[in-house]
Amino acid sequence: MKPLIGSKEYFKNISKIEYEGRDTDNPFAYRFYNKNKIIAGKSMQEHFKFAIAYWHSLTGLGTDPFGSSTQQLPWLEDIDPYKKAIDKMDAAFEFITKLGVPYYCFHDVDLIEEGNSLEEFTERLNFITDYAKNKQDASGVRLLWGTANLFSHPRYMNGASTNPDFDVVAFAGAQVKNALDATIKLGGENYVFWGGREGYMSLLNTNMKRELDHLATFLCMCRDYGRANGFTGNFFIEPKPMEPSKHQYDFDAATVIGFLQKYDLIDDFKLNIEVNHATLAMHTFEHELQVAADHDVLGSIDANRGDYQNGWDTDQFPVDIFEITQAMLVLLQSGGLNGGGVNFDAKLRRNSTDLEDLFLAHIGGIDVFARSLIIANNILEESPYLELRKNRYNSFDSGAGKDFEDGNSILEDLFKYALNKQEIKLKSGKQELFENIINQFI
Ligand code: XLS
Ligand code: NI
Ligand code: NI
Repeated sequence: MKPLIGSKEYFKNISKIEYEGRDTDNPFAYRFYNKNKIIAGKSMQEHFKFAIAYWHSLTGLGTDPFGSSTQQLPWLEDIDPYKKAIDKMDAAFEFITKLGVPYYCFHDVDLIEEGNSLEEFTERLNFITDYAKNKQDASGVRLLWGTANLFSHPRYMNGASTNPDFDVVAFAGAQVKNALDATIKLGGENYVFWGGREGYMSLLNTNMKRELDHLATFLCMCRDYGRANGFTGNFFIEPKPMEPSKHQYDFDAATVIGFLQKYDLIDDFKLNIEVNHATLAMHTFEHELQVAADHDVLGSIDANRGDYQNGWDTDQFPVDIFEITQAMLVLLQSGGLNGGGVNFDAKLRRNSTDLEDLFLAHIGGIDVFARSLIIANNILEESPYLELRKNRYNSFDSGAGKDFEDGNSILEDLFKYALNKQEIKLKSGKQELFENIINQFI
C-alpha cells in the first residue's frame, strides 16, 4: 500500500463559484442556479442533485478518431498509477467543491488504471476508494452513482454480460462486484449499467435470445449481490440505441422497460435518461423522460446535448433553453427523479484547452437547467398550458367517452355512438399556441 499523499491546488485562479444573479458580468458565477431557492416546494439543489462525470472532466483529453490529445491535464502527468490516481482525485475534489455541486459519478477505471491482473485491479480500487472516502468526508461531496467500464478493454469487443464467451462474462461479473463494493463503501446512492457493447454488430453471428437471457441473469446476480451486501439504492439502466455497438439491446426507455418487465426486474431497476441518447434513438429528451415517468422508473439524468447535423454522441454541454424547459415540464409534473440526479455526461470541445473552460462549461449547463426549471414552473403555475392540454381530452370526461376510458363499453357501443354522430368536428391541436406559451415564459 502506498501512503496517502497531500493535495496541491490545480485551479489556482478560480475561487468558489457563487450565485450572483442574472445581471452579473462575472463569467465565473451562476446567474440562475441559486441552490437554496425554492421552486415548487423543493430547493434547486434537491431538484437537481448535480454531479460531475469523472471520465469526461478528469480524464478527457480532447482526443478524437483523427487526432491525439489537445488538453493537458496536470493531474495526469505522474507515471506511477497510484500517484496519478491521487492527483486526479485531488483535482476532482478541488473542482467539485469550487463549482459547488454536491455529487460525482465514476467508472471503476476512471479512478485508477486497472493494471495487469484482477488481483492488482482489486487492490488498486481498494486503495483509491480509501482515499476517496477521506476526500468525501472532508468535503461533504457524495457519490451519486458508480459503475464499471465494461466496454473499453479489448476483452469486451464482443460484449460484456452478453459476450458469447463465458470467460468474458465472468470477468465482467468480477468487475461489477468490485465496482459495487466501491459504490457501497463510498455510500453511493445509485449504481448504473450502461450497456455500450451489450448488443451486436451482425445478426449472422449472434444468438440474440441467448444473449438477452444472459443479460437478465447477469443483472439479477448483480442485484442480489448488491442487496445482500447492504446496497439499498437504485440500479439504473441507461438506454442508448447504438454506438459503440451497431444494435444495442437497451435501445430506448420503452425497450428497456419491456425487458425489465419480461425478466421481472422492474422493482429494482430504474432508468438513467441521457439527452444525446434520446436524440440518437430519434426521440426527444422529454419523450424519454415521459416514458420513464409514466412507468414510475424515472431515476436519473445524464445531461448533455447532441448535434443537429450529425449522428453520434457528441456529448456537448446543454445550452438549449427551449429543449430543457420542455424536459423540466415533464420533471415537475412527474414529481422529480427517483433517487438520481443530473450528471453532466458532457465534454469540452477539442479546441477548448484552458483549464478554466471546464468551469465555464459546467456553469453554463447548470444555469440552463436552473433557468429552465424556473420557466417551467412559471408555465405550470401562471399559464393556461395545463388547462389547454386537459381540454383536448374533455370528451372522455363524461358520457360514452368516460365509459370507454373506464373500460365499461364494448366495440358495438362505439359503433352505435359513431352511427348517431352526424359529423366529426375537427378540433385544432394548437401546437403553435403551446410553443408560443413556452417562448412567452422564457
Ligand atoms: C456513453 C454513456 C456512458 C455512461 C456511463 O455514451 O453515456 O458515459 O453514462 O457508462
Ligand atoms: Ni451517460
Ligand atoms: Ni452517452
